[in-house]
Amino acid sequence: MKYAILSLAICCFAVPALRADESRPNIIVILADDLGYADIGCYGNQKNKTPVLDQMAREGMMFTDFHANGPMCSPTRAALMTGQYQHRVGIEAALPIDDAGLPQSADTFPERLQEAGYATAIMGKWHLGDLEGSNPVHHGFDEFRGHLTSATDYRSHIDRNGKYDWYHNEKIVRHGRYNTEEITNDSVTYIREHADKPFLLYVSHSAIHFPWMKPGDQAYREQGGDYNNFTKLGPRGEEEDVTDVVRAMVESLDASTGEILHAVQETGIAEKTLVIFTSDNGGYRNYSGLHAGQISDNGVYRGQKTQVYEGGHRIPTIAWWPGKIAAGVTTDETTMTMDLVPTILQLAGIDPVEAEFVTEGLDLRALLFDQKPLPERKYLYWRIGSGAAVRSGEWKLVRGREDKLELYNLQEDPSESHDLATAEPARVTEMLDALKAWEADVDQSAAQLQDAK
Ligand SMILES: [Ca+2]
Repeated sequence: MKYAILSLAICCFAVPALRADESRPNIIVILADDLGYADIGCYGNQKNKTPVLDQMAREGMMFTDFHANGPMCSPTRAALMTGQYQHRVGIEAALPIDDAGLPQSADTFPERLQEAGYATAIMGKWHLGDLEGSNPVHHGFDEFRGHLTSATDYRSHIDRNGKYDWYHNEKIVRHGRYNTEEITNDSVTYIREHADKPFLLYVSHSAIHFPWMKPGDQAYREQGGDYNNFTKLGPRGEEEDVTDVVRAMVESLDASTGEILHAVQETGIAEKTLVIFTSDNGGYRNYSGLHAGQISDNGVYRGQKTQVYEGGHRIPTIAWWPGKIAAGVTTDETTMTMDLVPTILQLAGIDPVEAEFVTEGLDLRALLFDQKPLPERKYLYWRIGSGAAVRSGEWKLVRGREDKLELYNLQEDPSESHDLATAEPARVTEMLDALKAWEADVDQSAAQLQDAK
């Protein structure tokens, strides 16, 4: 009851204030690509130097149990736009080139922010469709500077089909700068130009996704490469150790974040700006047996990108808002990409229920600002092709190929190494039933969407 009175009080006093333009915060979402759980210093990396992100964590909130909605790019990005399980909009795996991507009928949070008067921009990678009409300007962004497909050469901006892929809105623009530097410059410019009004800036990096190229590397074509050969995309041979290249890429993300935070502080908007740093999936430790050395560090977590073990979807996430989010707080609340959506909508003065915006995420404001535990969420789900998983508290059920079931207790066994499926048959049945019910539900949504086309 105490909580009910408290939330009523917040509702009565805070919402009208939030609707006033001057008090609506700016939102900056920095999404790293394929950054593994322990690729940055504050999450345990000993080699990569990430002083900015480490300081951001010391000044803000660090999440230790935050999960990407999917273990690959497009699924998580779809969930970030819609606030729902991505399966509902038919995006379960990485989208190929020449795909319409996110359906036009999908309700996105940037559209809602745009309608509410926010300036909205995405700088960097979209990967939610690359056909005519798929561009982010048709999904709620006033401005887009970046690439539409999954990966480009970081210098030539040629995609995996040999086509140039860098745009300003729907127009091709040519430039020869390294992706991360271009994305950062455009982000900093945007912040400076929009400091006097509420804005949403989605900084959607391509780093550290392959091709593994570091700042200063030359475009592959200049070395006589074949753009159409996917495994050779980028200047490095299949046998080459990419460890140091990946480190330089991680460190360039850190430097980029430094420039963005500096722009926020310099323009005097730090106290009305929420900055979230997160990743779209776990890292690749190894890519199809190519390249020597370790690519990403997923810490103690098993598996990697594309998999539904923790290494595939548990990701580093930091929230920063000086004066609003207490400094140096670490939370182990179980959270997911789609939770950012109702959180951001509420901060923009939009109640998803009142606005009929359907989201399956949890509003994280009370956790972020008052370190209050989240309301109970019985299950969280992942599915990509034949791999699926369901999480309930400390328990995780993994369904692999040929429907093989594995059960882990993440509290005692974060590395998912002791399968308890045989020892806990009742729990397996309960969690599998929940998974199947969820699958039937999301598959029905996807089928309805398909029928409506
Ligand atoms: Ca990714």
